[in-house]
Amino acid sequence: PQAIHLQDYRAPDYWLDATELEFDLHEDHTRVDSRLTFRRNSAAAADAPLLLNGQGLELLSIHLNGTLLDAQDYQLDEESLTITTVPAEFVLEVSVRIDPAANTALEGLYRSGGMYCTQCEAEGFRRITYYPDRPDVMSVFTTHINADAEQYPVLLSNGNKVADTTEGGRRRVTWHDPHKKPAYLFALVAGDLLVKEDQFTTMSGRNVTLQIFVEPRNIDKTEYALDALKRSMRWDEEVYGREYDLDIFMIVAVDDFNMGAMENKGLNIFNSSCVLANPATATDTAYQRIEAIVAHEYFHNWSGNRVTCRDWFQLSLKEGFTVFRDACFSADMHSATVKRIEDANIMRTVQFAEDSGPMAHPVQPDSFIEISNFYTVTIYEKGAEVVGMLHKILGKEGFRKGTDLYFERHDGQAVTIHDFVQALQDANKVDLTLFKRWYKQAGTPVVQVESHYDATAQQLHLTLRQHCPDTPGQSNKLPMWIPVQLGLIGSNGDDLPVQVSPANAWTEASQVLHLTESEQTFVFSGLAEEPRLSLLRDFSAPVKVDFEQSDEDLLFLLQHDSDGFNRWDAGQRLMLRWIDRARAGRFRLAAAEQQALSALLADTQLDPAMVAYLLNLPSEAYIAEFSAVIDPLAIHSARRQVQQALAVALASDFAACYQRLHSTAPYQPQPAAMAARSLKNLALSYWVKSSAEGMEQARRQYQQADNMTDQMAALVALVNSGERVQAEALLADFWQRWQHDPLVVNQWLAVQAGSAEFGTVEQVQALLQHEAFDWRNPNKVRSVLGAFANQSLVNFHRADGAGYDLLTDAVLKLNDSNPQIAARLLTPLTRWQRLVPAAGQVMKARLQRIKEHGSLSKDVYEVVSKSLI
Ligand code: B3K
Ligand code: ZN
Repeated sequence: PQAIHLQDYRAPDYWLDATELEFDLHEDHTRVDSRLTFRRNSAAAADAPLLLNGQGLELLSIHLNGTLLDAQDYQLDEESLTITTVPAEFVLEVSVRIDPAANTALEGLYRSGGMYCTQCEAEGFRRITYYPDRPDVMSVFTTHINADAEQYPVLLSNGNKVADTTEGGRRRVTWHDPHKKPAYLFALVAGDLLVKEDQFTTMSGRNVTLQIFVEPRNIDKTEYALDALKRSMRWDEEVYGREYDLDIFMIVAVDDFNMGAMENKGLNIFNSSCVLANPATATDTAYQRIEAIVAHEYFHNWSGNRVTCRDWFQLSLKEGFTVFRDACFSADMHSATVKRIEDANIMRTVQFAEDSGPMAHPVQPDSFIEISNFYTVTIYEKGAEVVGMLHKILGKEGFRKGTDLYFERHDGQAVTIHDFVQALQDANKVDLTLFKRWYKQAGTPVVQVESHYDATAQQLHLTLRQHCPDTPGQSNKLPMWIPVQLGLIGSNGDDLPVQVSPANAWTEASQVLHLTESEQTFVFSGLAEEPRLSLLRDFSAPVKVDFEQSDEDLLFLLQHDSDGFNRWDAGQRLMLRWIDRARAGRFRLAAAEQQALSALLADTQLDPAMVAYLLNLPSEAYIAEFSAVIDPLAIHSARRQVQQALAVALASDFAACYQRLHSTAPYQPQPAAMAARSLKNLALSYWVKSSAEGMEQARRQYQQADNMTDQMAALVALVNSGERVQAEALLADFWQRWQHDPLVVNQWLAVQAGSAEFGTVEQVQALLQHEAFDWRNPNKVRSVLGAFANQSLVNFHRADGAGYDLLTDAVLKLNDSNPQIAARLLTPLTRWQRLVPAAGQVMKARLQRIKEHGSLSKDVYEVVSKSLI
């Protein structure tokens, strides 16, 4: 397979003004007839051939301006159709036959359960018909769908429905989308679905019909997503001035889906796990994920659809910006501090790991073999962090001026990341040239901190140095523009006023110090006492900070920092030290530490969701990322030891906290109630580890809960308590109760496969044989194999390599049926260079085994070959 390079980008030779599609759906095949109205790009040569993409299609016929072409008029290969000679303006009609029922890759048109649906981003449309399948070719779509009237009463596509007739038992529905769009935003759905409907009045007073389509058994799970959709629509009007632009907005839930959801124009398609919820079956975490993804897909209507990407190297243009938008939405709906903690957690555990591995790439990559492999935490989450830094640098109003200009200037266009930054720059008259390095340079910068207090001069000298490690294909990186949000804290815990020189390095409004060179010294004056430094508040940049602070300082910040994020961060840094000491066999919780944690648990003024995070030990994956060499088994046992010590030392505090927050009021998916449950269940998870009373309470909570949050938390607490017999009984009971509900069964699978106790290689093999498992369903694969390889680290990294073998076999199996999922599953095996050498070599041998396998998909080939360099 060949790599594609950003520098080779060329505008298309032909524009496509109109696309008319006719789908004829039959049980054993689908026929697709297209009518495409082309016009030569004035910049193209007069003899430029027409190049269309196509994959896995059976070509039936081609007509050019009404004349049937024969084989010498075109060239056909596995991936394309080239028509040698075409006039400046012409209509091309192409007929193909496809087989959606045999489509297990879940790209293009496929069957999921009893319905048909599509997934076209990034390059799925070429599996539907021959087409210029690139985002800079935008066209107006008219879509006719023909199907059996009884079996498929619901026939949907983008835009507005303009015709609907039935004849001889077959129905024909026509949809027209007035907005020009690239093919990746095309969607089609056919099925026997029920709809839940609502209305939304936009800021200019237009009425929009909102619809969620689901299989009949799920109709009682649509309310929350609909509510989240209305809140998203209002929020985008208020915060960005963006109004919805069609008369109808549809969401469809499907069970078999490779990703979370897809922002097709006017017809979002969702993985059912990311849209369906009711109190009995969905946890608070699931509710919040649904809210965030509904918002994300809706926000794409402007950041992605109205203004789209010129090419796939610009993917973060829409994804980074849209993740930033949905993060701000979630922060506004719940707690901004907690959202920031969650996002930093993902950056530090998953994105930093990507940056230090063989697949490291910039937010704007230079090349790829398979674009599906680049829907990554770097493109999405780091991309969002980069937009967040622009927001900090420009301030709220400056940023809004910039996005207004961006949307106005580029509405209806396919543009680049450069165009986005340029709009922010032009609207604010600031030079962002240096800042753009964030898009081009891969890797996680490290900021080294040195501080010195001069009591006589009442000054603090702060020296910051930055460097960014080499990544594949990139070395000797240039300094980045790093906004370091900071506070100076006095001995009473209050923030001290900041007076800094050079003064132009400081932005008062956002409390940000601008580090733009590889080394800079800043002098803070007017400090009668030596302040404590609170650095990188609010996780103001996606960097690592290397700063020696004493245990006492960290404990002080945990208790007093006015920045909630840094309270958490100080606590995590302290806990990492405890885990280190436990590894060396000398961990003891100091009295002051115990008192501080105890006081946090009892503090009713604090947001309980934040307290839950403050008391939560860093995950094994987080600890791994903060280790120079990763020894998963040592991390696991040291973390356990600290967890057990906290459970015992704070036993009565956890019990009291639990009792205080335990409520018998009916479940509500509301922010305050969710926050209370999160702390209550955190307390329970510790409580079960110290006493029979805690165990008893967990069992009671499991039995009596009226909602999945409490039921699942109790189950997880018991599964991880070490009381094997009891846990087994509850797992069996849970299966009996919930085997009819696939989304709940997924949670049941993940709890087992992801646990140290129940996620052993043998038990995971048994789960793969269980009637609940299905290789064709990505959610099931993620629940078992994803949970195993990413959470049950002690079993995955078993010394004899049996965990790696399990994953290797799964990757090879999925390589043939669903390459996207196979490549994604492979990620943990790419980290062999970070592991202790013995484990690393055992892992590397599995990558070699994959590489030697006969026919690898592009997806798997790219990940494996880059990982073995
Ligand atoms: N844009 C889609 C991603 C589709 C990925 C396909 N391989 C979801 C999203 O980011 O909103
Ligand atoms: Zn997106």
